[in-house]
Amino acid sequence: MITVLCGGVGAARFLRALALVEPADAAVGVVNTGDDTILHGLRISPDLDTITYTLAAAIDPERGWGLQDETWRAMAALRRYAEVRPAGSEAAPTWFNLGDQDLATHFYRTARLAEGATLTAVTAEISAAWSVRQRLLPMTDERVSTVVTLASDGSDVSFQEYFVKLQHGVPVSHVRFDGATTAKLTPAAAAAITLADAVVIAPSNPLVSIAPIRALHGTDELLAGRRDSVVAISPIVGGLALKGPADHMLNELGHEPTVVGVARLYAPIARALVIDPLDDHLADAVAAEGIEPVIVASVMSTPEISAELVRRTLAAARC
Ligand code: FO1
Repeated sequence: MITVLCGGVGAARFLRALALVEPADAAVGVVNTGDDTILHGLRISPDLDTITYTLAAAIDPERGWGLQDETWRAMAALRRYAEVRPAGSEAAPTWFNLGDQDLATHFYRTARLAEGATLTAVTAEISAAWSVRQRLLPMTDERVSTVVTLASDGSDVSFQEYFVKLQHGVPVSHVRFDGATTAKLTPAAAAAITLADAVVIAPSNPLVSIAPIRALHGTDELLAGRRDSVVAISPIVGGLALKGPADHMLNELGHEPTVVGVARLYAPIARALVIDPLDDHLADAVAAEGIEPVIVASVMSTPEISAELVRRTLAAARC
């Protein structure tokens, strides 16, 4: 069993690549739910859905989220009501785009949770509906919400307001995970970390995708307890994030926005950090952080490059 700590797009692509090398049903994703949000009264789990849709080969390849061949008629119809919405009302939000087919996922998840099902159970049902053979586990069945404090005025916004409404284009001064001090890693997720032959930290944002998983009581202890078979993949290549705000968030939150900054964050829980050849001049600085640099092409632009990244990552976790 190979357990992968997951955020969104980068993790989804790594899990897809993993299936090129290992049987799909040997892979387990422990997925961040700090991005989850409630809009239109619907429970939305973007990282779980991005991974599910990617592994189902149904993801929209340009957006990296939501479904391919999507239509947006429900969103367009909502605009009529956004016109008449009283000031201060949260009804008919049109800033977060929900495609017509994507809505079905949120309808189903919302209804099942309202019946008392756990997010773990509902996620398994959604995976089955998409014939996804990898086991996808939410990090917790309780509500954990990533809250971003804006550097401009100290105001707090939800992760999705920061990421989508503000296009992650504004400096942040703090990130916190409401609920993480009491929420528990699910027993399934804890077992997936403990019993795996290898644990991979996917190339996701260390501060808002992997950090919420680590903020849950016990996660870091479980990982540190098997650090020799934990390998992280840097989401920073050549000083830039491949997708999303990881590079400028690292900087804004006081970390070095390079593979060295990532190494410092992961050294306590991972034996090795996979870095791209573009960053090989920083390999010694990474090693100085107490984590072994493994230099492998990390931009998963072709199946061959992706499969080699998987093979080298697993080799680093098993030696
Ligand atoms: N990302 C956007 O940039 N704009 C959107 O309108 C948007 C809608 C959306 C709907 C469902 C979903 O599962 C993901 C969606 N995302 C959107 C991506 C979302 O913000 C993710 O949290 C990010 O990809 C970061 O993980």
